[in-house]
Amino acid sequence: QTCFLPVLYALSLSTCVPNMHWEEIGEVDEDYAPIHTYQVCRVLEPNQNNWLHTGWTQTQGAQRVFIELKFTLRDCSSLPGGSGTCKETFNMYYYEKREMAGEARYAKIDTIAADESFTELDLGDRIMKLNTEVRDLGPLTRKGFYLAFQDLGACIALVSVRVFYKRCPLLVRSLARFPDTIPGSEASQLVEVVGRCVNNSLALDEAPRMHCSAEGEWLVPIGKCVCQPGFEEVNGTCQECGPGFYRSLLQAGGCSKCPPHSWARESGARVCSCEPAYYKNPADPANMACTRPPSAPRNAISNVNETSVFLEWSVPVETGGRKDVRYNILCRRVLPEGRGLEECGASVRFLPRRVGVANTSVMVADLQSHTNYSFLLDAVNGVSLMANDHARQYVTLNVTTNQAAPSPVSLVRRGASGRSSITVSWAEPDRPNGIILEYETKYFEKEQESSYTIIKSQLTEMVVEGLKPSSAYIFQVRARTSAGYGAFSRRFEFQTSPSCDYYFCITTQQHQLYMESFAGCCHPYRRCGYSKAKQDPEEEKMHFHNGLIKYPGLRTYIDPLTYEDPNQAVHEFAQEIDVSSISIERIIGAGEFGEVCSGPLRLPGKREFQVAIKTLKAGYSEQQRRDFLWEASIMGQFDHPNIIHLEGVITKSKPVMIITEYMENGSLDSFLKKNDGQFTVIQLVGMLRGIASGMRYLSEMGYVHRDLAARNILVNSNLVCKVSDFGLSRVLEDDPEAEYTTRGGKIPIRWTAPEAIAYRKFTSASDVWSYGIVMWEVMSYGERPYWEMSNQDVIKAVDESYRLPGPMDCPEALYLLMMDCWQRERSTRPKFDEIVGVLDKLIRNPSSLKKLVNSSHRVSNLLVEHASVEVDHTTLSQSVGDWLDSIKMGRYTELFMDGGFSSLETVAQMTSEDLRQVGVNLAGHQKKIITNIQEMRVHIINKTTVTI
Ligand code: ACK
Repeated sequence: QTCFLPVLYALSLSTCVPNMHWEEIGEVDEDYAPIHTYQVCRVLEPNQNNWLHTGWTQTQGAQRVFIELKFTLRDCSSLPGGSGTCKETFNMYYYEKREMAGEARYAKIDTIAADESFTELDLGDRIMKLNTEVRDLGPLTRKGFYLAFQDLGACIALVSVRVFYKRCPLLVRSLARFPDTIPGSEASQLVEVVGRCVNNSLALDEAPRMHCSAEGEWLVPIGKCVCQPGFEEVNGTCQECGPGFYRSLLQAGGCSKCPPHSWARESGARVCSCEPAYYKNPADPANMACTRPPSAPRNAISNVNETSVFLEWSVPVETGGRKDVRYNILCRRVLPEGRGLEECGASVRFLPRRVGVANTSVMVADLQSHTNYSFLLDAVNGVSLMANDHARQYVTLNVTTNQAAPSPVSLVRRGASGRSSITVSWAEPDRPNGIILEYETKYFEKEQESSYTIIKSQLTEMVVEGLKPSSAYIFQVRARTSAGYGAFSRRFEFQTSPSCDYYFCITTQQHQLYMESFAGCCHPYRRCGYSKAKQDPEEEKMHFHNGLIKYPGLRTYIDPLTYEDPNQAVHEFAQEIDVSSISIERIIGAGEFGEVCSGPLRLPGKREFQVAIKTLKAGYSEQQRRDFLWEASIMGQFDHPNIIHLEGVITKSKPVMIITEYMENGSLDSFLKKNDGQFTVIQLVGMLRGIASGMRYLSEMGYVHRDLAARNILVNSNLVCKVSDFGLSRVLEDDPEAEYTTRGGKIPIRWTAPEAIAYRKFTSASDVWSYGIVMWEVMSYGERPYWEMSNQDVIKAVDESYRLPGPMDCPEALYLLMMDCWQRERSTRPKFDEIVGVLDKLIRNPSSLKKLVNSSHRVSNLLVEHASVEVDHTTLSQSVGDWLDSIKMGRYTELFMDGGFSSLETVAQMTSEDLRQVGVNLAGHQKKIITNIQEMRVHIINKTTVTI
C-alpha cells in the first residue's frame, strides 16, 4: 500500500509507519470521496510525542526535493477546557541514511502550522479546512531519505504527503536540443547545459547553452544553431532545399530561388551554378545574378595636346549586368620601320590612373613627342577575370603626339668661381622632346630678383661674368626646342669668391694656399678671370628690370620701325646662319620676294633637321631687301608653339634667305581643301585651338597680325597649326586677297573687320574678327568666305549685319563662337584668351559639339542676319548674375564666376557636366538652369533668319 498519489517527478513514498497514537483512518471528504488519512488527536493529555514515519524514499538523483503536505488541524480554542496542553503545530523531520535509526537522529525540516484550523462547528457542517504547506529539502547527498512527522499534542489529520522534485524538461530551442535536466542542489543555482544542434544544423559562433534553474525552468539562452547550407528550418528541423533553390551559409531565412542566369539541378544546393558565359565574383552576394564581362567601350576618341593625349569614351552598351565597370588602358609605342609595338615605360603618367579607371576619360601625359602610340582600351568588371580572354573586347586608339616644350633642366652645377664670375653647367633635360636649339640661363643677385639677366647659349656650360665678389647669385636654366621653352629649372644658389686685396695677396705667405683655392681670384702672378675658351660664341645676353626687358627682346613686341637701321633690327632678333649650314633641296612654293624652298639645316653641335627657306630673288632693291628681312625681325621676337619659328637669316651671302621651321603640310587652306571631310570635329577644333593659342600669344605681345587667314597658317605633320606671314602693315601688298580700299592701302576684305576696312582700325579685336573667318574656313574645309560675292557686296552685306551661315555639319557651339567674333561692336568680341578657354572646354566635353547648326543656316549661298543676334547680345550682355537672378538661381552667381562662366555667351554653351563642375549639385537646379540655357540658345538661333 502506497501512502500517497504519484505525481509528475513524484518520488514514491513507501507505506507510512505510524507509531503509537497516530492512526490510519479511512474517511470520506466533503464530497464523500474516500480518503486515507493519518490522524492523531491527544490534545487533552500532556507531554505528547507521537511520531509518524514514512518508508525509504529514493531521490532518483534529485538533490533538492519538495514536500507538499495536506492536512487539517483542530483549533485549540474551540476545545472545551482542553486548551491547556493543546498544540496547533507539528514538526517535520528527515533522515538520509538507508538503515533505520532512532528519532533522535532525524533532522528537523520545519515546524508546520495551519493557515486555517477547524472547529466543532466545521465538523458538524462537514467543512474540511484543508491546509497545504510545501517545504523544500536539500541539498540531499544520499540515494534516499526517510520523512517523519512529530506530534506534540495537536489534533491533526494528514491527508496527503507529496514528495517531488523539479526537472528542466527536454527542450528544442533555436535548433539546439537540451536534454531533460535535474536542477542543482541550491535554490539559486543555475545548471549550465550545452545543447546539441539538431541534424543538418551547426552551431553559429559558439555552442548553444541554456541554464536550468532550481524551479525547473530553462533560463538565459546563449548561442544558437542554424541549418547547414543547402538546408532550411522547418518546424525546428533542417530540411533540404528543393531543386532550383539554394541556401548559402549564414543566409537567413529559408531556401531562395536561384538568381537570374543560374540554376541548381540537385536538391540541397548551397549555391547555384552560373549558366554558360555567366560568372560570379567570389565577393558577389549569393542572391546576386550571374553576370558577364562588359562589351568594349564606345565612341572612343583621342585628343592630342603636345605630348599628352586625352582619351575619352562612352560606357559600353553591355555592362554585363554589373555596376562595377572599370577601364584599363594599355599604352604601346609604335616602333619605327614596322618593328612592332613596345609597352610604354613607367615614365608615362596616367591621370587619374592606368588601370581601374572609374570614369570615362583619362589623360596620358609625358609621352615622347612626335611619336606614334597605340592605346588599347578595355572595359572590365568584377567577372572579367573569370571569363577567358576571348570574351574581352578592346578598342584601339592610334595617336601621334605633337611637339612639346622640353622638360625642365633638373640640375645646375657650379664649376670654377671667381670673384666676379661663376661657371655653371647642366645636363640636357630628361625629356628634350625634340632637338634642343638653345638654353637660357637666368641669374640674379640673391634677393634682387627684380633685376635679372638672361643669357642664351647653345652649350650646356657657361661662364657668367660681371658678378660682385662675395655675393650669392641665383641661377635657373631652361631649354628651348622648336616647340618653345621648357620650364626653368629650380633655383640654384652659388657664391662668388671674396674680393682680393692686392697687398693681402702678395704679403701674407700663409694665405697663399687660401688664395689659390679661388681659381678665379685676382692673383698678382696669375691671369685673372676664367677660361674664355668655354664661352659659347652664340651666347646672347639680356637684362631685365622689374620684368621689363632692358635689352630689347622677348616680352613685348618691338616694332622694327623703331630701329634706325633695319639691319640692326634683323640682327637683334634673328641669328645669322652660315650659308654652309644649309642645303636647298626642293622648291616648295613661290613667295612675293622669291621662291620658298626646303632642305636640311646643320648647325654645329646639333642634329640636322628640315627647314623652310624663303629666298630673296636676285636683282632686288635695297628697299625690297629691307622689306624681305622685316618679317624675320618680327618673327624672331616670337617664341610660341603655334607661331612659326625663325631659325635665322642668311644675309652675309646671296641670295638673302630667311630660315624657318619646316611645316610638312603647307598652308592650312590648301591642306583642308585637299583633305575635305577627312578630319573629326575634335581634330578641327584642335587646329582652331592651336591658332587661337598662337593669336593669344601675339595679342599678349601687343602684335596685331592684320592678315589672319587660313592661307597664312601653316600645318606640320602632326596637324599642329602655326601662324605665319608676319610683316609690315603693307605686307598685305603680297596678299593676293588684299584689295585697295577707298582710303588707300590694301586690305583682305573678306577676312577683315568692318572698322579696319572703314578707317584702318586694326587691333587684336579686328584679328578676332579674322579669326572667326578662319574658324569658318576650317569648319567648311577651305571654302572661300562669301563664295563668289564681290568684295563690295561683302562690305555692304556685312555692314547691313549679314553674316556667313554655319558651315555644313558645324557644331552649333562653334558657330556661336564665330558669330561672337563677328560682332559689329569690337569691344564685345571675345578676346583670344576667352576663345582658347571656350575651345578647351569644348575639347574636354566633346558631347557639347554634338549639336549641329540648324540646317537652314547651311544653305551655301545665303547669309544670315546678325542684327537680331546683336539684339540678342544686348540680352547676352546682361550680366550672368542678373540672368541667374531672373531664373531664381542667383545663389550660383559666385560659383559661375569662379568657374569662368562670367558672360552669357559662355553660359550659353554650358553643359550639365559644366554645371556639376561649377558646383551646381542639385539635380532640380541643374535641370532648371539647363532648360533656361537651352531656351537662350533657341532664342539666339531663331533670331538668325535667312535673308539674302
Ligand atoms: O601651301 P604651301 O605648300 O605652303 O605653299 C606655300 C608656299 O610655301 C609659299 O608660301 C609654303 N611654305 C611657306 N612657308 C613654309 C614652311 N615654313 N614650311 C613649309 N612650307 C612653307 C606654303
